[in-house]
Amino acid sequence: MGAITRAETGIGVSNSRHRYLHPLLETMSRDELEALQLERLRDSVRNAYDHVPTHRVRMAATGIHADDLRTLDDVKRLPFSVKSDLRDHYPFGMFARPCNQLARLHASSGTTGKPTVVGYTQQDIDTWADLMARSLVAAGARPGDVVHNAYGYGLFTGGLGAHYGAERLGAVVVPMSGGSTERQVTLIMDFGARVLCATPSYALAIAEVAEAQGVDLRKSALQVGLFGAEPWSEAMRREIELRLGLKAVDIYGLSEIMGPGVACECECRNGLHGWEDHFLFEVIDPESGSVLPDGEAGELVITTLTKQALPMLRYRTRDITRLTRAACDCGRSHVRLLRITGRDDDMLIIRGVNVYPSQIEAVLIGRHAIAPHYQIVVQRQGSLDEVSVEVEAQPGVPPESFAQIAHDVAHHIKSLVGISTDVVVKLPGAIPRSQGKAVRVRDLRPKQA
Ligand code: DLL
Repeated sequence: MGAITRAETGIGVSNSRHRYLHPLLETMSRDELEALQLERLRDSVRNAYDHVPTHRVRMAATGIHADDLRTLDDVKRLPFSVKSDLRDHYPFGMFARPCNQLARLHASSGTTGKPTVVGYTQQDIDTWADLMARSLVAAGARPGDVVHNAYGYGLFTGGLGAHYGAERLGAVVVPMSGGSTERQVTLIMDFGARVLCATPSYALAIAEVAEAQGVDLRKSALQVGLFGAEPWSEAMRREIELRLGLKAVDIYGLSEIMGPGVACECECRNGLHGWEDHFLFEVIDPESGSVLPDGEAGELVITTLTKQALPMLRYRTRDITRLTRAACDCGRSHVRLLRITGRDDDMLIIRGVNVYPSQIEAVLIGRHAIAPHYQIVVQRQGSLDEVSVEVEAQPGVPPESFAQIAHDVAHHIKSLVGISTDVVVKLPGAIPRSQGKAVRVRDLRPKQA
């Protein structure tokens, strides 16, 4: 398969109806898309089989080979891959290319054990830049825009992924990374950034610092924000839009598959288009592993179709979403992932009720007495899990009213999410601010052996 060319990304390709869409790649019919996917799937499976012993052994055990893939449905016959495959074969054991043929390595620190290392050939980097450029365009960015990139640079894929994509788009990138928040505000204003790339929690931290500096970001040139790398709610979207005066768009990705730009909302903001010419998306029942029909919530599974260095077959992301292939008003035909509610390993089971932190967030954000910063603390009392929710009073709210606020918030969590929580209202500034992915849950339960 040849590298996707700059022209193929659709950047600058004129089409009377959808000026910034590639007429072929983003709007092709489902039949055309699926034919392309099948051809690429076979190549990708061959690449994995020929070059990665773990894939070869697993495929041999199930008796399936690339040539047996006659329809896309046959993907179901392939074995799953999981994150621990990367850790177990640390650092390069899942790579399909020797290290000296790679152009880049990224890694995630991981809370336990070895980091997860991912590798890219130059062609992989080019594809990533194209898909990130495509995502930026879908979100509303245009060539010539100043893109303020506050995703962390370094081993995290957010910074460099957005950077290369913005350059590919023909935008002017400000490689800011996370941190130095006061300076972020100054440069957003002074350089006239039209596009902001950040985690949603850090976007709010920037808004807060701007307000404290007496700067009104709603009067800045900002118009579009691409926010992702962590789960966030519609309530958070409204809050960000209100405070920053821009259109907030959800972008998804993960380093094991590529980095940011695996899927991104278009300006319709009705689900994230998963770029199906490079990835195959399935949703499975996390318990049984069986594929669920479109519309049903389950674990997202992704197969890479064009990755050279790190082909991933049926990678279990642990992210919970739903798929829809219904037509989108933007004209793009690619599948949509509905908002990723969280990871199944972040799901809390509180007295039998399954809860994602983003559900609690949806209740907290936008309440006038409390700031949009929170942490959920989980503890074990006897055999039961107890949840307390730490929130922060807005500046100027009198401490005498904290008890009443806590009572009201707990009541709303109970009625909307269905769990009893102990809400603790803290003084302004008491909840740690994120510069990247926010820590939403402090799990103080004893670790299972
Ligand atoms: O977070 C890549 C990225 C960077 C995506 C910048 C978007 C923007 P990882 O560090 O490998 O890669 O973390 C991937 O983050 O499996 C999800 O659990 C979560 N995640 C990423 N985007 C979203 C999103 C980057 N839009 C993990 N909504 C994924 C919810 C998200 N969760």
